[in-house]
Amino acid sequence: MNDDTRVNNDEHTRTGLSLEALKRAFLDNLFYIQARFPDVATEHDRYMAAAYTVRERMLERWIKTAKTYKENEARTVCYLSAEFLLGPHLNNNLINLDIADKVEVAAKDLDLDLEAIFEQEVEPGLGNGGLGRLAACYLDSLATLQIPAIGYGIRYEFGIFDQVIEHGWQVEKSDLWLRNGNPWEIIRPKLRFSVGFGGHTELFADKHNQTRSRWVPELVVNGVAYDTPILGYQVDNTNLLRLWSAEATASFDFDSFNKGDYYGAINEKVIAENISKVLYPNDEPEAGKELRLRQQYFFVSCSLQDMIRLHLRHKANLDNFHHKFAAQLNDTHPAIAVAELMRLLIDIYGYSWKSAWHITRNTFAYTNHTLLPEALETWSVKLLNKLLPRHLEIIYEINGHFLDEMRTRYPFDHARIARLSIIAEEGERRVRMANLATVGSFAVNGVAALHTELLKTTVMKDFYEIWPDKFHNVTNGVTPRRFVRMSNTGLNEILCDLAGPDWAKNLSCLEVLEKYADDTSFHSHWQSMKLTAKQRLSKIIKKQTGISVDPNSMFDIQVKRIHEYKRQHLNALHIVTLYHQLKKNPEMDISPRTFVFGGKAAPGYFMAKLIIKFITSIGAVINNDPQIKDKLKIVFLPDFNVKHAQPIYPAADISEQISLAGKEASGTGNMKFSMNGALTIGTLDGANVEIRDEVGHENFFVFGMTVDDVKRKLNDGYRPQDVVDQNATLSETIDLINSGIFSHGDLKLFRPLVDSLVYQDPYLVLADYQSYVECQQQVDSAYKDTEHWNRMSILNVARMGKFSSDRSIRDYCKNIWKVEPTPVSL
Ligand code: F58
Repeated sequence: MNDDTRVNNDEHTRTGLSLEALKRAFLDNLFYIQARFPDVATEHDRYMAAAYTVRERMLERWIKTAKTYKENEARTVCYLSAEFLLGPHLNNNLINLDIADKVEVAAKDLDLDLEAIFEQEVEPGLGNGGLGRLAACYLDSLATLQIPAIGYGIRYEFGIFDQVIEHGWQVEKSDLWLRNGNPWEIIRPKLRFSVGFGGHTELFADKHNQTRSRWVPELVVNGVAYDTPILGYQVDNTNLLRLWSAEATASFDFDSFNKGDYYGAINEKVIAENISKVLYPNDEPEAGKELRLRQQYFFVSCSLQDMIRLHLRHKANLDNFHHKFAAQLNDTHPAIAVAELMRLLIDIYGYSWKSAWHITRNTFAYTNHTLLPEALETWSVKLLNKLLPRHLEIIYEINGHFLDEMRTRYPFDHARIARLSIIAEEGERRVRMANLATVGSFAVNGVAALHTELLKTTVMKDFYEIWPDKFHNVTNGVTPRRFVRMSNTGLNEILCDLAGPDWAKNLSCLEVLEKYADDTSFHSHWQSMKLTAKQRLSKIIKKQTGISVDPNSMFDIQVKRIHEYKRQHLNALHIVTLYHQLKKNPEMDISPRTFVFGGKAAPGYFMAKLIIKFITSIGAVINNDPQIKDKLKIVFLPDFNVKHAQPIYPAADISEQISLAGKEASGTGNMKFSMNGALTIGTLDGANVEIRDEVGHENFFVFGMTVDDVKRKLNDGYRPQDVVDQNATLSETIDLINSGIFSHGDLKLFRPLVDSLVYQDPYLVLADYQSYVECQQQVDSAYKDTEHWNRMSILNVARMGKFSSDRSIRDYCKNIWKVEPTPVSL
């Protein structure tokens, strides 16, 4: 749309923001898109009509943004991520468009139940957890900060599974998020790229009589673009999330078809379309996941081809590709991009190795999200050779050049060379994707200060010694729009009053709250805001689980993926200890507590699933024990996802961030809780360290071993059995579990869990147990002093400004991407 035809009329049905225009648009869409009269429309029809009404208003901004970026030839950030865990769009877009209040009035006028309409939206669960959600927060901040950016990923037909709890166990159901249509995406049927797989390479002489290699793939698949607009908060910039869906190049292999082999004919179609079928849950080992490697290469290849297309719209060649784009690799999942860009430059666009390498390693930057050795991705040389033979050649050549340089630098240091090598030679030869990403990037970053230090001193030590300036820290952040402004109406009202309506754009202005930390009349506002959020969550708990909880009890919450390193079982052990103490001494004076858990276990992760069963089982006993008199309640909220998370953070008094020090790269749930006024009980791990420094040590409950303590303990030979032997409370707690009281007398059910703790304890749960229990006692007494608690809670919110994802994105722009805002206005 060019400027003279652009409609900028407040009353226009498709673009206007007046109350009347919004109402008219809704009714029009109900009729013309959903084909319904208001009388017979379902709630879902109303949701669709509302979604289209909002989307129309975004389109104008989106098109203007594309035009502005194109004209300015703006440097663009491409965020390459196998996961984007966006959460519901509708309410978020209302907020970013700044029409949430107006839409509330419109809904009243039209007699619509807005909450019920929001409830209809099935979230796109295109991610596992923190890493995918971080990508979504970053998209929100990139648009808000007016940074030209494209998110590139995969349009999985099935996202992360839905979790239901049956007899206390997790059961997985497939996620049918597309079943009722997705009003937020726009398919671009003409925007498709071919992606090859398999086959072989062959040598040939080019026109300069140089010997070159070329790839002859066996299978070619198409990637089709599906675009979703990402609107910034209170700005017109609307960026693009482009997800690729796989399609067969032809729906029939006519040859087979003509021979009567119908199933053979559609086989290729099935193989091709399987590529974007389902998101991998973060199961244990990577080995043998051929389809996952196909997914990674598929989306990376489509994305790079698309970037090249965009670049060549303006430029005659790709010499300055790296000036136009900064491509961020969200973990190693897209790291094959290093080899793919080299292939495209050399094989397709005729660049020399040297020039191609210069462009490539100035294009990519790599973010590491984990130190867990089992999570560092490697692919077997055999599999790569089968699926991507040309890429394997390129990787070998990159490695050859790199190791030659290193041998000159470290002559005879064979051990070091072996560690640096992109190819691991122990056992079956494997490609280390983190090494490939590091060698092929201009920047590498960790996601919290502690994590970055550990990267530099442990897994990436050798690389850090070679390129100290390549390493950066960018502490994660979360978007305050979704996680406070939208999820916590009460707190939003307070903040708008005190800090002005723009607080969510400039989170450091939360500091104004400091002045009210000791103001007791303000405390009562604060407390009633918290109570309202707890009442709301209590209703959800009742509806989802049938359990009645008291909103006046302390809400102690741990929601995140279930993993042994995150130590949900440490939390559960503490609950069993409290139960045991209360049974022995029913008059014990404790602050009544509601323990809330939520999170999915990877379907193949037995111990994580047993932890869920353990939590639900202790809940079933304790919640129904009349002697406990509601002093303890345990709830496991099923199907923790972005949508279900939103009412949880505002309702927490205590946030559990209890991973073993050194294992949680950053954590982002910790930030969401604290921003909503929860106090943290946590270890010195990930971003907890920085949160504690910001909010004040006196406003944070810290416990447990530090990274150094852990190292020492393991060096000294840790024996969990000794801990049990020396700690009567712990030993009684374990005896109680072993008695079968939580398993209807079944002595075998929780054996694997108890045995793993007592005989192995890989995440030092028992070693931190005593410190945790004592810290929980401090929490208990602190909660009794309401005034002091309120003060701590207020100060937590006041001092969380640093953890806005806007700050993280500013750090990336300044230190890594070197990119400036390009404001867009209608
Ligand atoms: C998470 N990683 C980190 N991985 O565990 C967390 O500390 C950090 O805050 C967050 O990234 C953002 O930096 C994470 O969520 C995954 O979900 C992978 C998905 C693909 C399979 C392996 C796990």
